Amino acid sequence: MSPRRIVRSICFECHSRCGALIDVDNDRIVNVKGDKDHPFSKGFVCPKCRATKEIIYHPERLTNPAKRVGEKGKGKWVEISWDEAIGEIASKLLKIRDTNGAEAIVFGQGTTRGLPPYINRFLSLFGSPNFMGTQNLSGYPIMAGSIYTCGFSFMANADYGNSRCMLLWGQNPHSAWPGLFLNDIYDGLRKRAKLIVVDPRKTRIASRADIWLRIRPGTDDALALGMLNIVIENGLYDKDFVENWTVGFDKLKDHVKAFTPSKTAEITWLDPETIEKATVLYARSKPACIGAGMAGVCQNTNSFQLNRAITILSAITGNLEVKGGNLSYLSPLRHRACYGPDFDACKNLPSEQSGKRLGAREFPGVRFTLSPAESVWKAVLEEDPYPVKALLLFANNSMISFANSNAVREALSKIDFLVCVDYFRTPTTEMADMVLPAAHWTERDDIEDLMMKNHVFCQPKAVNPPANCWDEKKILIELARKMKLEGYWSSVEESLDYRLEPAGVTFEEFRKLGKISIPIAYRQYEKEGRFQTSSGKVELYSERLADLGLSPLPIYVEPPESPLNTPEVAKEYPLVLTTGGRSIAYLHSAHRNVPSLRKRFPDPSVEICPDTMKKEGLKKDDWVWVITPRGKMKSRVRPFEGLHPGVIHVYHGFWYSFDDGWKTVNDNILTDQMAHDPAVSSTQLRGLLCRIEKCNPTA
Ligand SMILES: Nc1nc2c(c(=O)[nH]1)N[C@H]1C(S)=C(S)[C@@H](COP(=O)(O)OP(=O)(O)OC[C@H]3O[C@@H](n4cnc5c(=O)[nH]c(N)nc54)[C@H](O)[C@@H]3O)O[C@H]1N2
Ligand SMILES: Nc1nc2c(c(=O)[nH]1)N[C@H]1C(S)=C(S)[C@@H](COP(=O)(O)OP(=O)(O)OC[C@H]3O[C@@H](n4cnc5c(=O)[nH]c(N)nc54)[C@H](O)[C@@H]3O)O[C@H]1N2
Ligand code: SF4
Ligand SMILES: [Mo]
Repeated sequence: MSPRRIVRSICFECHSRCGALIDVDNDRIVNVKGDKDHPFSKGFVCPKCRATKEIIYHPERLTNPAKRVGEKGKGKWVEISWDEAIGEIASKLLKIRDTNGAEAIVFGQGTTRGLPPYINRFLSLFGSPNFMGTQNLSGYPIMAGSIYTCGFSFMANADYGNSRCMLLWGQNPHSAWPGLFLNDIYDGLRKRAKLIVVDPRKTRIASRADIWLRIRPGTDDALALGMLNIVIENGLYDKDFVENWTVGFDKLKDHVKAFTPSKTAEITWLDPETIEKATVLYARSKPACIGAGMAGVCQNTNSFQLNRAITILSAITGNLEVKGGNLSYLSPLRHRACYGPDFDACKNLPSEQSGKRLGAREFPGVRFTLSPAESVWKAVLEEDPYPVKALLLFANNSMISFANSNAVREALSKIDFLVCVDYFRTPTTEMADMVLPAAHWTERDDIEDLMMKNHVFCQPKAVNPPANCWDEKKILIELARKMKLEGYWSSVEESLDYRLEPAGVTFEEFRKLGKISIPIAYRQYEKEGRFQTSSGKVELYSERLADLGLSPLPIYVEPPESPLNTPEVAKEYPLVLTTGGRSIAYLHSAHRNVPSLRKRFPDPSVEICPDTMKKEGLKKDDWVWVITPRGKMKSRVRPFEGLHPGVIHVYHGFWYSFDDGWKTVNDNILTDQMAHDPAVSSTQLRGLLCRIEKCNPTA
C-alpha cells in the first residue's frame, strides 16, 4: 500500500451508510472526513465515524483468538492460534450435527452487519435452518407488514425530498439516521412540505413539526386504525386506486368504524381534534410519505398489524410507489448483494429440515428469514421443540440487546458451545467458550447496501487489520474449508465477485466505480399488472393471514402491561416506560469505551418531564432506579420538556465501566421476553410499566 492516500469508503458504524474519506499514512488511519460527493450524506459524518481511530487503535481491542479455561462468565482466557480455533469449532459443530442434528447449531448476527450472504449459504450447506437475528425488533415487522399487504418490501423508504407531507412515525432521524434521511427531510422542509411527527418525545424533528402527536407508547396501532377511519369516513382516499388495486375495502371500512376520533384519543392519550387535523393534512397532501421508525414501530407485541395498518394508510391515499410517497428499491443486484444467492438459509434445505426453523411454527411471519432470539433461548432452556447446543454469534451483544437479560444469561449459561466474534470484550463474550477478533470495516473489502436508498456502495479496505484480526467473511470461508462444505466460496474475492454478478462487474471494477445506482421504479404494479401478493392487489383484508390463523384485518392490541390492560400492576408501577431511543454518540451497546463519545453522553440516562421530576423530588443528574416487575436499572435523570408527565424514557445499551453493568445499568433488565407479536415475534420494548426511586449511585 502506498504511504499517504485518501480512500473513499462508506462508514459502517451505524446504518446511515455515509460517505467517508479515510486519510491513510503508511498503513495507519490519520483522519476520517465526510465525502461531499456522496449522494445522500453529502459531506456529513457524525462523531462515531470521526472516532474511527480511537476505535481501531483502542488498547482494549481484541487482537487474538482466545479460549476460556474455567467456569462460564468467570473463566480465564488463553490465547490460541487461528488454526486451533477453526479446528476446534469445526470438530465441535460436526460432532453436534452427528449427535443432535444440524438444527442444534444456530448462527447469529446483531443488527445489519453484512453477513447474511455468508451465514445463509453456510447454513444451507451445513444443514441448519437457524439464523438468529435482531430484525424482529427492527425493520422486519415493517417489511413483513408491507409484504403481506402489497408485496413490496419497505415502508421505511419514504421519498421525503419530493413530498408535500412527511409523516414521521416513531422515527428520530437526528439521532438514528442523520446521514441517510436528514438531508432529504430538510430538502422537503425547504420546499415547504408539511411535517407530522408521531412520537411520545418531542425530539428535535418533532419540534419542527406542523403537528406533533405525543402518543402513549405502544398504542400506535389504535392511532393508525383511527386515521384509517377518518380517511374512509371523509372520503379522503384515492377512489380509483381503491377500486382497481385493493381487495377488502368494505370489510376494512366496517372494521375501523369503531375507532372514532374520541375512542382513538382515549386510547392514545392524544386529543381527537389533533388526530383529525393530522389525518386530513396527510390525506389531502399529494404526494405524502410515511417514514416509519425502524425501532419506533417495531418493538411491540402488535408490530406486524401496526405496520399493515400504516402500509394500508399509504396505499389507500394513493401514495405507494409514487414520487414523493413510499418507494420500493428492490433489484436483483441488491437481492444477491445483501442476502446472497440463497436469500434464506432454508432455501436449499430439504423441507423436512427447513420446517425445523425455530420460531417458524409459532410466528408465521418469520417463516422466510430468521429465528427470533426468544425461540432460540426457549430451545436451549427447555429443549422445545428440540435442544440447541451451539451458538456462533457475529457482532451481537445478546446480553444487552435482547429483552430480559436475566433470561438471556440463563440460556447462554446453559448452552454447550458459544463462540463470539467481536472487536471488544462484552458481557456476551464473557459467557463464551471462544472469542474471535474481527477486522474493522476500515480493514476489510465489502459491498454496502441497506436497501433504503437506490445505491449499492463499495467499501474498500483502507488499512490492514492487526495481524490476528480476521475479516468475518474469511472466518466463515476457512471454517467451511475445514468442514469440507462443498460449494462454499474459496476466497473473499470470489464471494464479492459472486455478489456483484447481477451488475456484470467484478469487485476490482466496482472499486473504481465506487457505487452502482439502481433506477427507481415508480408504479411498478401498473407495468406488471399486479402487486406481488396472492390476489395481485393490495390486501386490505388478507385471506392468506386468515389461513395462518392471524387477523385478516389490521387490529389494535393494548400492550400486555399497561394502565388499561393491567391496572392492578399500574398501581404499583404507575409510569409508562419506553426504552431504546438512540443517541448519536453510540450504536446500541457499543462505543462506551471510546473517550470522545463517552464525553458526549457519559451516563445511562432516563428522561423525565420537569413536572414529574418535581413531584418525585428529583433534580437534574440525580441517580434513580427505574423499576419494573422484572428488575431495576440505575440511571441519571435528564429533564425532558416534551414528555407526557405519565411517561418516562430510558436510553438503550449501557453496561461498560459499571461493575456488573449488565445487571445494573442495562435497559433490558427491565424488559420482558415472554410476550410476542404472533406474526413476527417482536417483543414489547416500547410501552411497559415502571416506577422510579431515588438511589445512591454507589449502592
Ligand atoms: N430495550 C431495548 N432493547 C433493544 C432495542 C431497543 O430499542 N430497546 N433495540 C433493538 C435493536 S433495533 C437492535 S438492532 C438490537 C441491536 O443488537 P446488537 O446488534 O447485538 O447490538 P450492538 O450493541 O450493536 O452489539 C453489536 C456488537 O458487535 C460489535 N461489532 C460492531 N461492529 C462489528 C463488526 O463489524 N463485526 C463484529 N464481529 N463485531 C462488531 C460491537 O462491538 C458490539 O459488541 O438491540 C435491540 N435491543
Ligand atoms: N446513533 C444511533 N443510530 C442508530 C442506532 C443506534 O443505536 N445509535 N441503531 C440503528 C438501528 S439498529 C435501528 S433499528 C434504528 C432505529 O431507528 P428509529 O426507530 O428511528 O430510532 P429510535 O430512537 O429507536 O426510535 C425512534 C423514536 O421512537 C420513539 N418512540 C418510543 N416509543 C414509541 C412508541 O410507542 N410509539 C412511537 N410512535 N414512537 C415511540 C422514541 O421517542 C424515538 O424518538 O436506528 C439505527 N441508527
Ligand atoms: S451517521 Fe455516523 S456512524 Fe452512521 S454511517 Fe453516518 S457517519 Fe457513520
Ligand atoms: Mo435495529
